[in-house]
Amino acid sequence: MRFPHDFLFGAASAAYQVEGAWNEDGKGLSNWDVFSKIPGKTFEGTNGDVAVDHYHRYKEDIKLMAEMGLESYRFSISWPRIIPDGKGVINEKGIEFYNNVINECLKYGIVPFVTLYHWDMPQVLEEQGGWTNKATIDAFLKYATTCFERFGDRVKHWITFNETIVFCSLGYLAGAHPPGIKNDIKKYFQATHNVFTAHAKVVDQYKKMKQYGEIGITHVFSPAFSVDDKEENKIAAYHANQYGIAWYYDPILKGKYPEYVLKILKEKGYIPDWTEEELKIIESSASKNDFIGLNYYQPQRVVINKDQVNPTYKNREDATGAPGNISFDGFYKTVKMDDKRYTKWGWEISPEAFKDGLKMLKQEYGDIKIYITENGLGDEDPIIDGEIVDVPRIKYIEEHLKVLKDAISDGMNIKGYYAWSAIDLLSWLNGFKKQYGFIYVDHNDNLKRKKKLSFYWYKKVIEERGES
Ligand code: BGP
Repeated sequence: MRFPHDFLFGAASAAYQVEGAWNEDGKGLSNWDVFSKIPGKTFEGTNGDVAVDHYHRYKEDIKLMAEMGLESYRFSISWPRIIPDGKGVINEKGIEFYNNVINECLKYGIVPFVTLYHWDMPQVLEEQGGWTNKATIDAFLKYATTCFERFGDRVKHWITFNETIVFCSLGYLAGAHPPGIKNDIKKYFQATHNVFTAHAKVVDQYKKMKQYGEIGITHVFSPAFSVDDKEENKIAAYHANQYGIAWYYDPILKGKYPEYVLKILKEKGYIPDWTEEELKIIESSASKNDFIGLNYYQPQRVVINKDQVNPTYKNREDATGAPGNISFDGFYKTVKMDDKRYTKWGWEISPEAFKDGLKMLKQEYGDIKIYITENGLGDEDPIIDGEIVDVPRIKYIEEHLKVLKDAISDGMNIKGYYAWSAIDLLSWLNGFKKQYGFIYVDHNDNLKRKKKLSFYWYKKVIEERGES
């Protein structure tokens, strides 16, 4: 079987991780520009000041993507490049840069798939409370509207937010992302609600503007499974899925929060400060979402947590920065299993869990339109005789594409796959050591680009539409 003709083979990136040019052409300071310079916050003090210099080399990079046969490029817009202080004047130089990137993609027939918020927010807004401040919702609406007005004639695929669970949990529970706050559960839930409200308002606005494209949100997809058949562990996995999936997917796809989580939040006093009007817009905009984006890297293996009583953020000890591995309420914990495969960073490799997770999703939310907006292998790529032979990445992507092919032939409405990442880039917490790209960037030789083995392999996959 081949992938259907309208299935998009893509690859992704995010502004802060590739662009660099952090203080050029009128760009405002972002929360990440500030946070990454606090000693000890990032791997060996790496930051996105230069990143892989995509800001100056986008032409070369997009040309390489075209050569690879890429059908779509998912990238994000840096909010502080467009509106430096978050609320006021538009920076025309910023608009010009993204116009260039979009036009360059279109020149080669590459479909631009644009994320509005991939974690870099104007620092001014962060200082005023970031996503816990309701004023940020309106500022975001203004920014999104500007992007629709300026780019919407050519961009027909929009993602509002990337991985709300990650920037909210790492920002307000783990203290590992801006604003670096630890274990503030009230703020965590408040931030998530404000983001859902902002998303709903932006979707509504997009539809009002009648641009006839599509809009959705990207969520972490890290389904939780019990390690065994014990009832208590199954309950723990259910609980984990309620917090990690239902809390995020329900407001978007069902227009309301899950009762199970609401009940606990009520008991513990964590219900966010919300208005009837906000709840109404979340409800009414749900049916206007055109798709949901899933970022799948790994599942969670869950057991009941017997010894922990105090609510606190807890990541799996052996894994670094694994998205979705939160068990801040102490009810469950995620564990490593001896019979599973793991990356060098302790992230489980499991196409099987991807398959089971997609089935769960279909059962719960029906026939929704899905894009896989991220999936890939973080590795230290082997170099042999000057060639980057990233065979493990090829194997990883191949296995996950196979799952998608089966899911599509089972009737799931999956419309595209975006490998993370198009090009090697900055990993938020793991620096440049952890690579994901099809294109290698040599940090010892003026950021020179080089095609990896996976580049040629993905090109062939696209040409043959995944036929095997
Ligand atoms: C996702 C993010 C990406 C990217 C990826 C890999 O959570 O959306 O921006 O960073 O994870 O993560 P890492 O770089 O931590 O390995």
